[in-house]
Amino acid sequence: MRTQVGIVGAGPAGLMLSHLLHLAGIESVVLENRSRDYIESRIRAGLIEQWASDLLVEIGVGARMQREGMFHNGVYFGFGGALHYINFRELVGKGVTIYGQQEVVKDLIDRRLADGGQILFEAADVSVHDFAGKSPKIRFRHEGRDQELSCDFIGGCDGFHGICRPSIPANVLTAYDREYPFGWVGVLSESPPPEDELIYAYHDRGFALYTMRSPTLARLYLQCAPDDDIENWPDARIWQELHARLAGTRPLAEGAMLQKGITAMRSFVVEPMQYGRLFLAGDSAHIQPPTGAKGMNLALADVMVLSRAIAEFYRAGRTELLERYSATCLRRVWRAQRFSWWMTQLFHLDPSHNAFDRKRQLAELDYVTSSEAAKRSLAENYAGLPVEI
Ligand code: FAS
Ligand code: PHB
Repeated sequence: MRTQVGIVGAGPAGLMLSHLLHLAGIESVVLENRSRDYIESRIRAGLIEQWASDLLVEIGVGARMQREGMFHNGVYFGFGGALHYINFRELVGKGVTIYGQQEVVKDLIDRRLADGGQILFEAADVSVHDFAGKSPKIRFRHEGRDQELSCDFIGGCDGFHGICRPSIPANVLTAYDREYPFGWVGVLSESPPPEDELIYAYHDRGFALYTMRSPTLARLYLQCAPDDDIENWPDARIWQELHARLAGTRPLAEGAMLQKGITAMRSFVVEPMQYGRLFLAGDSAHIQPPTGAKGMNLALADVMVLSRAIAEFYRAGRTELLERYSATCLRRVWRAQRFSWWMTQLFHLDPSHNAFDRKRQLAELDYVTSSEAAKRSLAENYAGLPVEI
């Protein structure tokens, strides 16, 4: 097989890259080792920054998001028994959209297939080769046959546990890593969320986040121990903690739990994000705690930069944008890493903290919810910094 761009991974990064390249008249093939059903039902992120929702609409995959998504003007910070509203619309003229990541994935798959795009699901034993040269290859097994895809570029969009990053010689890459002494229990509940917009709650029993997927489907998160087991979290205990950490600021309706799991917290960045003709994008190059809701948005920003650089190569034979790909993305990545770390340290109880630290956290929460300058900085980072190409 031959194509212009071989893409490993059909998450938000891989699918968006394939679609943006298609709009630029560039062919690609996406190789995904899971089934279509599996990736369309995998619950992950749910918050889309303003520029990203604008882009989804602009490139023709935003219609269902506009119908079914929820548009929020701000968020609530809960502490000291009260909720404090931060109005992004007033502060920076932007909002955010709540629309499940798996819905974005479904919309992109539908559109790629409708446009005649090639997505090979359940492609096994995917491996990447010869990307230090000008003719990279991807080998894989599909429908019981060993196959090889020749291409000009490889999009390494296979997530944190994929094969692309580890395929780059270790001496080329530098990894920056931070683990956190807590995790999140996440549940999807058939119940209305406590507020029509998100609540980030600071509480001396630990952090809690009250978000949603629809007016009748709540997505709820609780700080837990880093290596905790979901067996330790029967539904009754989850509801008890969610009520407690809301501290009576809003009533919380209960409902059937449709899904629950535990997510570990880690900040990780690898530099550079490219080697030869292999370009890493999204979680394959960087992950951060979801406290800043940056995961999917960073993946989309990376491939916006990569697709423009590849398009310039085919249009004008120019390689500058390709050469600058890492530097361009990493500036945004580190800003998002800083914001995600900052939101995480602001709201979570850290076992190494003492009474001084908790007072300091409360003082910082008081400051960021009362100072115009601090609120604007928060709003600017949360609603999404402009994407530099
Ligand atoms: P993805 O991981 O989404 O996609 C990579 C794709 O590559 C997957 O489909 C995978 O099956 C495929 N793949 C992997 N190895 C392969 C191989 N060897 N061959 C072929 N295909 C391969 N972010 C938030 O902002 N809010 C959240 O609440 C949130 N919750 C999350 C919960 C979890 C459990 C996880 C893991 C992440 C969460 N994130 C959240 C972050 C998440 O949104 C990611 O940032 C986002 O999925 C990144 O998109 P991609 O880079 O496309 O990677
Ligand atoms: C979500 O809706 O899943 C979500 C929203 C904001 C976050 C994390 C997760 O910070």
